[in-house]
Amino acid sequence: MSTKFSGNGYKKMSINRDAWAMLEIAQREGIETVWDRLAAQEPQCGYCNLGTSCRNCAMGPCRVDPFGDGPQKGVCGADADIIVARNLARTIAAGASAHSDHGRDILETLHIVGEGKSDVYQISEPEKLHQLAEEYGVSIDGKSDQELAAELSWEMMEDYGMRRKKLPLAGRAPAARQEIWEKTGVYPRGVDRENVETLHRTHMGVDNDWVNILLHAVRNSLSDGWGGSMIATELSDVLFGIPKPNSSSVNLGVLKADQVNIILHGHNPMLSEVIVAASQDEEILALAKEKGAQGINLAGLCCTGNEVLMRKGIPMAGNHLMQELCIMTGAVELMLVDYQCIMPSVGETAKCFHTKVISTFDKAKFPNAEHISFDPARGLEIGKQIVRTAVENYENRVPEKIRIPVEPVPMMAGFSVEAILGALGGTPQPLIDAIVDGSIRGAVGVVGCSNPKIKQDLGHTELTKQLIANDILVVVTGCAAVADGKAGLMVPEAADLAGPGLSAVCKALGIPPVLHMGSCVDNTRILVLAAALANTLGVDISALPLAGAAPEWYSEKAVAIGTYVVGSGIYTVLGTAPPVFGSPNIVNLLTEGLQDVFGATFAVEPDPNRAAVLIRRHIERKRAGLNLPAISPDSIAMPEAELTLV
Ligand code: XCC
Ligand code: SF4
Repeated sequence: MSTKFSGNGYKKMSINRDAWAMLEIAQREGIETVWDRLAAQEPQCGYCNLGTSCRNCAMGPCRVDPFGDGPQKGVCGADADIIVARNLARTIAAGASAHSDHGRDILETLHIVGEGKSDVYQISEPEKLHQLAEEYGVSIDGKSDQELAAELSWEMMEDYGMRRKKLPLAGRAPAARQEIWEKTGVYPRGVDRENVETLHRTHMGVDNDWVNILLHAVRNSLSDGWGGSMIATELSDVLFGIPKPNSSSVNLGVLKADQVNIILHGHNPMLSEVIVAASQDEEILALAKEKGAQGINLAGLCCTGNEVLMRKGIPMAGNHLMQELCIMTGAVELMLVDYQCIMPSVGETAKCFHTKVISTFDKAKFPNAEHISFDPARGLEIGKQIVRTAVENYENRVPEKIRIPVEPVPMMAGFSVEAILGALGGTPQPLIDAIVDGSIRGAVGVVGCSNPKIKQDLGHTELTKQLIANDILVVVTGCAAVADGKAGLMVPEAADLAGPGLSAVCKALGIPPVLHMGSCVDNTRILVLAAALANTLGVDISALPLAGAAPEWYSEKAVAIGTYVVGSGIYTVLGTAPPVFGSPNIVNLLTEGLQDVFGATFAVEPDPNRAAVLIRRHIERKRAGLNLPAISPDSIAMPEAELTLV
């Protein structure tokens, strides 16, 4: 156990009482957590932190000394610029691959539905299916939904390969943006193609022009944002329904002391959708009663949680750093995992309790977990088997270990683009009017992970509060959304925390000032909304008063997201420093040079209050560029840095 936990040191790890309560238990009972393992790793490798280490071949591993005393080149001759560029590109390829492979799994499910071979999935949104078919040039005349699903899925599978010159969904971007992509040679062609090409280029002895490597990395990220991730979002909507505003709740208090609790953890909604159905099965509910439970309670974690929260209003137990802590409530019968962001440690934590961990995708197995291979064709049957396992585990509970620490906080979710436009009366015009008259100054996507290097949820919630107080609408996804939910920012009453303009708009519409747009693949909803605003105004996305922020990111997927957001013309502020500082050339390119090419840059600012100032200044500059009433950006003072990181 780390010394960081002496006394009430655990309060430094998170801003939340539910996390404190569990960390206190971890300390008392000697249960290891992510924070202990981080402490054990410190000091982490300086070369890796700066991005100047390489193990791409067996002449290495190599490292370049950014301070000039040690070697300046790897064995092959690669300098800091080449090594940093290659590492960054590979990170983006890994993140883009994760999202896009998730998209592929949903696409294959649509295909199974098209073949009439699923026992549970169906087309929930025929209109969206038709709209996609049109975008893909598939004629809908006289075809059943099933036939269309079969045909469209074949077409979309081409997005993964090499028969396309351009990804069709990228055609949703404004014409001016697409021209930029054409001109710079980064228009994404095929999802798998761009990922593979990154791995090829970064092999020793291939692409050794760091600018050229990074341009391809942008193309790779765009194949995620306007490709694989967008396919995941669109087809999840087609199969499981377009999210609509709903009221739910969040934090460890959503677990129920007298019910069978099942945690749905990971990213892919296929299985969890089925679990929702299986948990309502009369026979299984009767079995739960027989075992002495009052019912079956589902709760989400990470982005699988966001998916079922958005569409079904299933309550949310927490974000990334809560995955070990939620097991420590002693009230979890089953943690069901699919893939991504699942710590390999959860099975170990579960061993201290009666909790079972079940993995479900053959590509994602975990130590100390039982594996039940998921087959979408037999979805319901497998779902019922899993829920029954949870119910049977209820009798193994240890009553004195049940410790559900807090009351849940209410939160709204379900703000798909369709829902937002619906609330506005069908067009983006009212939102544009509010931005034009200055009652809303702009909009910012606060997205991404939790990272134990940053006090949990501090980055997300401080930044969000600053932005809404300054009349900037905030849209959230992923673990950022869960953080803001826990902080009570995602209920209509939170309009009182917003500036006068935003507050009035929210009150008129009955919406919170912070809108939950979904999981991390659903960042594509933000792209679609930005494109709709830009197209209505007849400008490029980069002209709009928008920004992105990832205050506590940890994942390779977040790097892919940040890059496609910047590549789409949106300025993005990162809270965690990416491993690029070993190459001043690349830092300059990312923070300045990209402006001339893509009309947007990255910034790195760990302090959320200072990040808010950077974003406000940026938004005022964009407003001035559109001749909208603007405050002088220079009059927005930068606060002294005041970091409360771990
Ligand atoms: Fe994972 Fe999506 Fe990050 Fe959260 S926000 S830690 S990626 S669950 Ni995507
Ligand atoms: Fe070293 Fe070059 Fe091999 Fe990387 S690719 S490990 S820098 S020799």
